[in-house]
Amino acid sequence: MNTRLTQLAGLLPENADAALIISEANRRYYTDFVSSLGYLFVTRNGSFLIVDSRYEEAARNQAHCCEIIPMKRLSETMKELITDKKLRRIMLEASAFTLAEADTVEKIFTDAGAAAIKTGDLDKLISKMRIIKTSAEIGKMRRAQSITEDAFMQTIKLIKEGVTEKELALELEFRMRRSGAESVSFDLIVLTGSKTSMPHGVPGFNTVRYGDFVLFDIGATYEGYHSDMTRTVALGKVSSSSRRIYETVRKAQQNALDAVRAGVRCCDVDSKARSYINAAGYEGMFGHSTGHGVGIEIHEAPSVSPANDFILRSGMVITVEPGIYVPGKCGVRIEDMVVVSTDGYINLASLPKELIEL
Ligand SMILES: [Mn+2]
Repeated sequence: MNTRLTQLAGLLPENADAALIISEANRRYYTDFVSSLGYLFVTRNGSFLIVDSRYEEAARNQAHCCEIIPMKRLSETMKELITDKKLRRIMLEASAFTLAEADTVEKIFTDAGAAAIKTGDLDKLISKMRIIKTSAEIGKMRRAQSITEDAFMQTIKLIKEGVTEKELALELEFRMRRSGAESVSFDLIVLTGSKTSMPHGVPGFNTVRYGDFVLFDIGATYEGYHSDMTRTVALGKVSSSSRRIYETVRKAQQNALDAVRAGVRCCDVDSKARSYINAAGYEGMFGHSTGHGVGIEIHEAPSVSPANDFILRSGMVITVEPGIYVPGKCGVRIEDMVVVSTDGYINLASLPKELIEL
């Protein structure tokens, strides 16, 4: 077993013999092996990965941290493993199972004389491990971020009247993948004109016009780790009301960043951005949370939201991304991804935040 698997095995409560992990993200986190399907059993005496024939050879070559068990029929293979390893109580990754899958697996467990623990406690153990990033993980996120920034700097040169949101999104993705990204972090968001007021709008055939904002919420993945960045630029000069919105978001984002350090509650970081935006007269125009954790998934714990009194610790990676959205008119969001430290944060984003008017 590798360090992570050993650590998880050590965290299993006394009443459990094993953990069953099925989500793609967590299987990858614990084994470094990528597959669309697999059943990872973690026990105190070793880990066992059930894969079907599509992945068997690759798993044998790459997933040295666990014993690879080729799947015949899932029910047979799983039952054999449970009986052979004398597993009696198995924790399920509750958030990853559909009702149908849980039903199937529980029937197999019952046949093998075992019981499922569906409390969600395993999910909490996993989250506790994943929420603190190692320097190797941060290194991968740094690389994902630098790929994103390079692609962004090249792509904004293509902004001119008539170019569509879709074209810009595609140019970005092409550049990211060509410079080593495994994938994009999510469907890239490139919005312009009045569509910028929709925080998660979808790029379309709208064209950029002079005096409009162009909002980019983008990220790449590198060796499984995500980056997340938002920048809002403009083609030509924006109106004074748009400029005021931009500067309010920029200051709100800096206020929230200034509050980030180990020991601070997530809700207090959120409130630094939110209260500034509200006081500037934009109350009700910042509907989403100030940020979220990032790692092997684009959205993970902790949520930097008004309701979350969770306390930040060193090594967590969060985004800080307030915005102001005026329906039918325009929107601005600025987002950095930062590593929390004892005395503040390390910003993984390096691009400037003064309004770029192209
Ligand atoms: Mn984000």
